[in-house]
Amino acid sequence: SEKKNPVTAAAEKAVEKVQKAMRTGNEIPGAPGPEAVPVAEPTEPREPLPPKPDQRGPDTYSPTGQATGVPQDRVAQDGAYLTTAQGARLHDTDHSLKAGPRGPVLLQDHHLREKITHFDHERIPERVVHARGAAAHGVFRGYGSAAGITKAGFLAEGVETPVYVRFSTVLGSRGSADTVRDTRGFATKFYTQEGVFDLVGNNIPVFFIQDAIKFPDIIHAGKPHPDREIPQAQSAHDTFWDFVTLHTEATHHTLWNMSDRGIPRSYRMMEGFGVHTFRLVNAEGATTLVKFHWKPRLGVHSLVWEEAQLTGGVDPDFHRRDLADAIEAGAYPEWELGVQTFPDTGDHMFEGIDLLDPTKIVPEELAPVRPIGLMTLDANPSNYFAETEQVAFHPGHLVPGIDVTDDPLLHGRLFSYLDTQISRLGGPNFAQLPINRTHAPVNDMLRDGMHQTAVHRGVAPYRPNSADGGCPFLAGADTGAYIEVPAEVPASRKVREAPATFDDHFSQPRLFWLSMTPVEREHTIAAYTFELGKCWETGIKERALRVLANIDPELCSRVATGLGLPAPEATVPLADVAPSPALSQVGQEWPTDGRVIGIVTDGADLDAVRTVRGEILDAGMVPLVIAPAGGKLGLDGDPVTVQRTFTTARSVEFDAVLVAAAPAPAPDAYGARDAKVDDAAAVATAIDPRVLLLVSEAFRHGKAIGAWGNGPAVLEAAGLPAGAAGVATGEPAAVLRTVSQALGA
Ligand code: HDE
Repeated sequence: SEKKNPVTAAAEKAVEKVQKAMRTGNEIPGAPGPEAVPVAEPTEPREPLPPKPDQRGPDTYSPTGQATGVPQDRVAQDGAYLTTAQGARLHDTDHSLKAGPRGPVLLQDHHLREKITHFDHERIPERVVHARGAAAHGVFRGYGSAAGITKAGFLAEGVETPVYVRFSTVLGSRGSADTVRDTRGFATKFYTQEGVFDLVGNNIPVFFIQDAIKFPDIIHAGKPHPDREIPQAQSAHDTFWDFVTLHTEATHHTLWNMSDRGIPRSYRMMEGFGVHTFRLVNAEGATTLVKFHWKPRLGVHSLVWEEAQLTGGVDPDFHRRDLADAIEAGAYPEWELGVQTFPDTGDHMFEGIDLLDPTKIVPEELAPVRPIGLMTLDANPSNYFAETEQVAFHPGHLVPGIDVTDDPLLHGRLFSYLDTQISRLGGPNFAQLPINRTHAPVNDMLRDGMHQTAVHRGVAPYRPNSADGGCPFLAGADTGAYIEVPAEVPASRKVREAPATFDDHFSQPRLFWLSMTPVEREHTIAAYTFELGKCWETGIKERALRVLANIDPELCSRVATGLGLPAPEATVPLADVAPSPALSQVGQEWPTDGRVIGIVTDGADLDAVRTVRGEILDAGMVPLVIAPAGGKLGLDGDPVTVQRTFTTARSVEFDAVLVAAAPAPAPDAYGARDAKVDDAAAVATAIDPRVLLLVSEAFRHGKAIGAWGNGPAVLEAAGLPAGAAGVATGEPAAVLRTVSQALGA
């Protein structure tokens, strides 16, 4: 008979012994004496069995073969020699192995096949929604102010928890532009000591649908048309408007999308919302319903639509770049986490608002947002794929102290996210990927599967067992177990129905509309007019107007005028709702950290440029010097580096523009470089037209503009009305003061 592998033979023998011990009640091999380990399942936790003398797991080596001790998830290309994936050193990676220099390539070339095969499989399926994203590492510090309502350890006072936050657009593919009109994802992974908690939210507090079963419908409607696969990352097309006007529970979310919230200035300047109502539970078991809010320290700011569109072409990576640049520069973005709290009275209603309806908000004036912690993003990812692409969020990743409610949208999500990670990340072991690993000890009984990287010991990945000493044990509430709140389930029948409280689709859109300031309403009217103007079917536009009539007659008639269609009457009584000033982005003072100010100069008056640039930096903002050509200005003294040229600068990159001097005519086209240009007519003919475009665009996009020296002549030549709001001229220091104030508003 065949000779057995000694290791297999020994293992079989050990298993036999265990089986025999279990049958006969004898001692278990490798365990302490018979009296210490009874055959019945042990009742006290104890150390797992030591490895058997005949067993060994592989030693841990880094992916590049460094011995243990090297942080495995961070190393790459850190050795002197290029190798294959198996560690064999290579002497040529540029030529395939061939039968002579002009002969055929040989199949035996393992290096060629390994290199190409690996490359062939470099891509994984992109997320079906939220494919385009950018992320950062950071830390969350609990204030302790939530200690009375939740036992979650990471919310206790002073506790610091590492986080990874991924911001995203929803509709576009991975390569689409950042500044499109869309909802933004705001997903936070808290690596707490009690396990991972994911708060998978958006920058808009409501959702298009009330029941998860409608998610494929809204996404199919928003995604590009299936025949031509256009338009990319846009809602301005027939199928989107077809759906949201037939399915009027989408009205509220759509209005938020059409407001300035749909085109944020920066990920750093967005609010975040958990959307659903969650249930917190404290150490005594008392429960409170909450809605989560992230409040950005820099305030909420948006682009204007033309600016967003231009940016999509000029710098499609605008938001991604902005986030990474700010963190690299040490301007760490911060958000306060806050909760609105509601008594858990069983009916899930608060002031007539159904807390289980994800198309509704609770105005902050009715339930203030109480801050419970601060998040600071302080490090960029090292590798986009390993971290931002492979990070896997799930609203079901909860920790003791945080539980869910019966929001039917949330329940669908609790199923969907695990399912999608399995197809996206190729199997069930994605929790082992470095970015997804919990910082709490893991002791699960999940085994094997694609991409298993753990080498599990022990013989009993099942419960109950005695073979592994009964381990692992189950925890109780006093030993940190996650125990679902035994919330009442309403006695009812099985139905496919929504509650009557979900029926009102228009009062909250009206509330949001009435809460906006006139300028925000203008932007919203323009957004609807643009988006519906891009639709082909008149019937869809007409239906959209009927929806708008139920929000507000002015909104409806202004959009109707823009579309050249009659404005219909409302079909429901207009809701009598009080505006919520907290919903407006306008009217508060905010820090200007990280705001970008362009300084146009031809190098003539460098002293003022140097001073202003220094003051901008001191104020924590970013000065970018824009000159006719690259390199440095004022080489004879203290040179000033040019960061943008008239070729590379475009207005959309700047929050404000300062014109230090009317750039002299370029030498090739207009003669002497030091020619002085003082009056608008001369400037208009002599100046580089790109500077005029820069200034006029910045003005059109409502940006602060300043000028000194002969700079005001540029503003005049660019057609800015004299004394226009947001335009400052005079001495450089005073101009900068006025411009900075405008930026903080
Ligand atoms: Fe998601 N959503 N979603 N969603 N969602 C995904 O999970 C889904 C919803 C949100 O940066 C997917 O890993 C269903 C609401 C964010 O990786 C998928 C429903 C909110 C992200 C999925 C919703 C969100 C996702 C796709 C209706 C705000 C990106 C890839 C019931 C509260 C997370 C993935 C990241 C991603 C399903 C509705 C936020 C398919 C079925 C409401 C921020 O599982």
